[in-house]
Amino acid sequence: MLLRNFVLGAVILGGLVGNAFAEVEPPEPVHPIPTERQLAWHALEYYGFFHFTQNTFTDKEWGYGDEKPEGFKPTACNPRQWVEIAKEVGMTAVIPTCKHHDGFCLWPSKFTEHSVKNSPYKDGQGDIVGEIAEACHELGLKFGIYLSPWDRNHAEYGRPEYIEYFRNQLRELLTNYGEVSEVWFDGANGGDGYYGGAREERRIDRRTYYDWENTWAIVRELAPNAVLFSDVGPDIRWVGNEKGFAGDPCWHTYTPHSNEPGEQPAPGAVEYREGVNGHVDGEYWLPAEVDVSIRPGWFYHKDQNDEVRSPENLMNLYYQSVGRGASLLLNVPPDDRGLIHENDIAALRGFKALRDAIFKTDLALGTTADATNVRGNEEAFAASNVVNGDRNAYWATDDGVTTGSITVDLGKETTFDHVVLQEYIELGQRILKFSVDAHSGGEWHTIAEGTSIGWKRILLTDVVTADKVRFNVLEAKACPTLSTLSLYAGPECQPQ
Ligand code: FUL
Repeated sequence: MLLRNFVLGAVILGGLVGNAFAEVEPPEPVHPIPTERQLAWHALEYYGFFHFTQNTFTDKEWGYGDEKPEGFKPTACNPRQWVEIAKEVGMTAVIPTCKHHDGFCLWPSKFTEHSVKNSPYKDGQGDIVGEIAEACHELGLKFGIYLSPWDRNHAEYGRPEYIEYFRNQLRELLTNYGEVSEVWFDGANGGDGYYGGAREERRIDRRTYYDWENTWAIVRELAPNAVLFSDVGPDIRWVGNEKGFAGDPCWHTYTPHSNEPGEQPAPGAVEYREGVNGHVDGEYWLPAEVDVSIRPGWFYHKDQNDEVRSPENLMNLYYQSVGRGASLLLNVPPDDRGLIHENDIAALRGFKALRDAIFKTDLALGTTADATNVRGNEEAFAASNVVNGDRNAYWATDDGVTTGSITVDLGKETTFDHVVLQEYIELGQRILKFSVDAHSGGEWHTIAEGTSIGWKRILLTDVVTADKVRFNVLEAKACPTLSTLSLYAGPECQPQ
């Protein structure tokens, strides 16, 4: 919804007195811009992945597809516990591996016998996807699905019949489990496998086999609010590594390029390394999702119980993902009991405690701010919008004014070491280069510089004590917007 602003102006011309409306429109968007579903996804920021299947019991990362359903035998499985932990530690959504590459289904799909329905879990009456979905809907978390396009169990994989099967499963998941917020399609596709006993290598044409346009259309039809993730989007892109970092810069805009000249890009067939930075002039709004595991493996392995990331390590991942405008999809693999392991819980809680301690008090909130230029000199676009705690209110300059500064007067000496910035991305990612200065000891010092901001940028600075902070737009695609400037004091700022 566009905000309109009407100014009643008095026009006095040679004795003629009249009233006229001067209209201050919001800036024109700089395309591409996010869709509603992408905007909702940006706000999720931090959510969980649950890798769980036969691999949990066979101690593998990629099951071959010949695992027997009898082997799926968690002893104390409680998917609700997974969701409760996710909620407790501040995750906003979860995505379980409904089906990983081994083809085993965590829900009793009516299209295969290779599922929980033939396993010892709840004597074949269990539905792990259903239990997760129900807990999510009840506890207020978003629910996403990972459905592996590659299926090393299915006899018809590589042939048209499998596509029908895959789509049937997609429909099943999108129809029976309530609202789905994200659909996660992996790029790993084709290779050797069991394939109904054939035990052979099956290669597919990654560009054509899945007929992605029509597969994605099923998601649009059945889950219109869900974002689609893959190497090429169309809503969310892979960041191009599984190590837990987005680049600096990390532009929301991106043009997937094929890894073979002259061909169309497709999941598993892109120059995926470009995902880490995106493209400043990218053709599509295709923001990055950073997927990474809390352990060395994606699945639970007992011998990795002592290799769970520490809270500090997770905090670092957070800065490198959410802090650069991407989202953090953190994998927490349930163990062979079917529970989130104690060590993982301890790490997640420690990570939450660190975030809570740092981001408890926004030291800029409710202070005053001025700018070198305010769009139409209008309150609606005033600099104070960046410190009013409302992301929907933003500072903007007049058309054609692509540089400028906001000075926040903190009113007193304030110590901090985090600066958080947000653009009003509804109008596109506009700022190309910025700096932040602090006024301390009567002088201005530059404390941070950067390029991409977008949905969110968290900048770590030295410990600074200042009475004013200045945000400078040094270069922008068009008149810039900024909706948030927050300051936080990390533990280093506390008097020793
Ligand atoms: C990869 C898969 O091959 C891994 O097993 C895991 O699921 C990861 C998230 O995506 O491409």
